[in-house]
Amino acid sequence: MSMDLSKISEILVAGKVDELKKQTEEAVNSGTNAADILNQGLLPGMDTVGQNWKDGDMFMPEVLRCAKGMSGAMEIIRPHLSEADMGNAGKLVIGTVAGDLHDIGKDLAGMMFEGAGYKVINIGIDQPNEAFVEAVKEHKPSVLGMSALLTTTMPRMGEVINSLKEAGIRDEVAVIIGGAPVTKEYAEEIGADLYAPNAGSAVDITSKYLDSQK
Ligand code: B1M
Repeated sequence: MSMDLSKISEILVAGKVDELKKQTEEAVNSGTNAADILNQGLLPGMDTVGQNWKDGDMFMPEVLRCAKGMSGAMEIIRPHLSEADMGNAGKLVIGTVAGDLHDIGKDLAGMMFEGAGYKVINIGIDQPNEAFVEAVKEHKPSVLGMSALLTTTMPRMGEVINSLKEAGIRDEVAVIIGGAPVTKEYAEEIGADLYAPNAGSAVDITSKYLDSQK
């Protein structure tokens, strides 16, 4: 038996974290295909959240709540998804650079990518330059995302890009950077492919870029 998945979208957009978990569990238990729950329930919900945010109809605490709901629901359906169901849009490795402990924006960006169908490997905060390079080697993502919230840690992003060049893998991955002090000009200066001022636009900017490279 399958259920009306638009209800899942609505609950996600309403930010009802516990209710979303309950309904997602019910959907799984009633035999609804996990990929359908993702593609017809959760992803359209996150699309709406992203759009509402861009339009200024939703504010950060609400978006974070919806993203938390999305994460909780993903935990429930992830064991039921095949590799093929995940990451159709691409694969993203994301982390906060060395010396930097800020993770809220980075996690939000990661969740927005996950919400848009990317397979996301979040390597965490305070990650040494080599950890980014190793993660690119190991996971072979289409996109590497770096976040920095301190002017003192921003230079790590350029260093990672240089290390990717030295490792001969710079051309294998699109690099997007973000964080409050980061600018488009800075991204150009250090040779990043992309810059996003916020987590919602990061997904759009990246997807358009990846499409243009096909
Ligand atoms: Co810190 N902190 N902090 N802090 N902190 C800032 C960043 C600061 C601007 C505050 C200030 O002085 N006004 C300032 C930096 C100044 C500077 O360098 N320019 C600062 C400082 C100085 C510090 C400490 C040095 C303070 C101290 O100890 N003396 C210290 C450093 C610790 C360290 O990292 N080594 C420190 C510590 C902390 C806390 C641990 C207390 C805490 C972090 C908790 C956590 O992350 N778990 C914290 C917080 C919360 C902040 C502020 C208040 C809020 C940051 C935040 O989460 N914003 C911040 C002030 C501010 O930004 N107004 C501040 C919400 C979040 C959703 O926004 O992260 O900008 P943001 O992400 C946005 C975009 O930037 C973008 O999308 C997000 C959503 O749209 N984005 C990306 C982010 N990453 C992206 C990646 C992408 C794309 C988009 O692609 C990959």
